[in-house]
Amino acid sequence: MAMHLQISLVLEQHKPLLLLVPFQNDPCDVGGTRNGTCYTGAECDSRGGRSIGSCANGFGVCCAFTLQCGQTTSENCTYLVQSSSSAPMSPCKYTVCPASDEICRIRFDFTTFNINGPVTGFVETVLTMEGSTTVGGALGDCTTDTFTITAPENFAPPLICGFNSGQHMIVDASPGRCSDAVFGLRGSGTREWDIKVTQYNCGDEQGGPDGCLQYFTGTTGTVASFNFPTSASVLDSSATHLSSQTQTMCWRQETNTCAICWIPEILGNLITPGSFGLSTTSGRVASGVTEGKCRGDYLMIPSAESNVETDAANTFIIGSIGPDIQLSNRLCGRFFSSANDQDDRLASISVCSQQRPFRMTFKTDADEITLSKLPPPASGNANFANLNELSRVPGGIVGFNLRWTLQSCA
Ligand SMILES: [Ca+2]
Repeated sequence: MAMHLQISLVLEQHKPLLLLVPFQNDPCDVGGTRNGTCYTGAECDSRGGRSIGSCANGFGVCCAFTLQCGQTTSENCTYLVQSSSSAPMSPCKYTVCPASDEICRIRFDFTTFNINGPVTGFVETVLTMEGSTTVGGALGDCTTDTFTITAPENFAPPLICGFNSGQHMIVDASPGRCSDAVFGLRGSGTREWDIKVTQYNCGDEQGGPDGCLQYFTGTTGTVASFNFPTSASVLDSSATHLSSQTQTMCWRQETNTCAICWIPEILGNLITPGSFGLSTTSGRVASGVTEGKCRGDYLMIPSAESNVETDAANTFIIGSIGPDIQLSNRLCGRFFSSANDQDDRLASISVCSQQRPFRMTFKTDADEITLSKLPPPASGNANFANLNELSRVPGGIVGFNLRWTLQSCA
C-alpha cells in the first residue's frame, strides 16, 4: 500500500517547524455500517470520497466511497447502494477496477440484495395434475431482473436474481482489467441493494484461493444457493433455485480441524419441506441420490461420507471410514445424504468430507424436470419423485441452505 505523507505546520517558539507524519492508506472503521480508507482530507475530496471520521491519530480522514450507476472506481472498499425509496436506472452498471497491479481478488458482499426473482414453481406433497407440462424449462430462470459480474480473463460468476442478502461473490482479477457489476431491471418492483466491494492483494489469504466464488472462514456458518430464502425459518413451497449455476465454495482449514460437515439448516421430512432439494430421484419416493444418477442439478463434494451411526448433530469420527460408508462425489435428490444404504437416504443426515482443501461446487442445468406419466394410473396420480421435481416434498426445485461445521482433529 502506498505510503502517504501528511505535512503539518506547527509554530513553536516563533520558529516554523515542518512535521512529517507518515501513515498507510489502510482500511479504517469508525463505527456504523460503513468502512473507508485512510487518506488526507484533501486527498479524500479529490478522489470523490466522503469523510466519515478520522484515522491515523487524527492526521487522516476515514474516506468512504459510494459508487453511482454508470461510475467507475479503482478505490478499495467501495459501496454500491440503491435504496428501496427510489427507482434505479436500468441497466445499472458499476465498473470496479483493480486498485493496483497487486490486486488478485475482488469481493462483493451483498449486505442487502433484493431484486425481482426467477420463475418459481410450487411443490406439492403429491402432485395430482394430469398430463405433461412444459413449465420446467422456465423454472429458475431470471426473466425480469438479472445481476452479473464480469471477470475478464477469468471465470465469470453465475447470473443471479431474487433475494441474496448475506451472500457474496469473489472474482479473480487481472492487472488493468475492470469488472462490471450490472443490474438489468425489467418491469416493475421495488429493488434495493447495498454491496461492499473489497480488493485483496495477491497472496492475501483473506481474499480466498483463486477460482473460489465464495470463501468461508471460522468454524461454523451457513451456505446457500443463490435466491434461497435464508431469512425464513419455515420454507415456502415456492422456493426455487436458479438455472445454469456454477457456484464454487471454499473453506479455510482452521487450526486443528481435519474435516468439514454439512447438514440442512431446516431438516424437513415428507410433509414439511427442508432446506435441500435438487432434481429428481432414482426411485418413485423422495430420497437422497448420489454419484452418476446426479446429472442435471447437484452438489459436488469430493469424498463425501455420511456416518449413519451418528445422529444429525453429528459426532463425526476423524480418519475413520467404516465398512458401511461409501465415498460419494455428487449429491442430489430430495434428502441430503450420502449413506450407502437406500433406507438411510429417506431423511437428511450430515455429510462430511476429510478431503482438503475443503470445498464444494453447486451445478445446475438450464431446466427443471416436470414430466408426468401418461395416462395417469388408476391410483390417481402419475407424478413420482423420479419424474417431476414439483411432486413429493421436499421438492427438487428447492436448492440448498446448509449449516457447516469444521471438525476438530482427533
Ligand atoms: Ca435442473
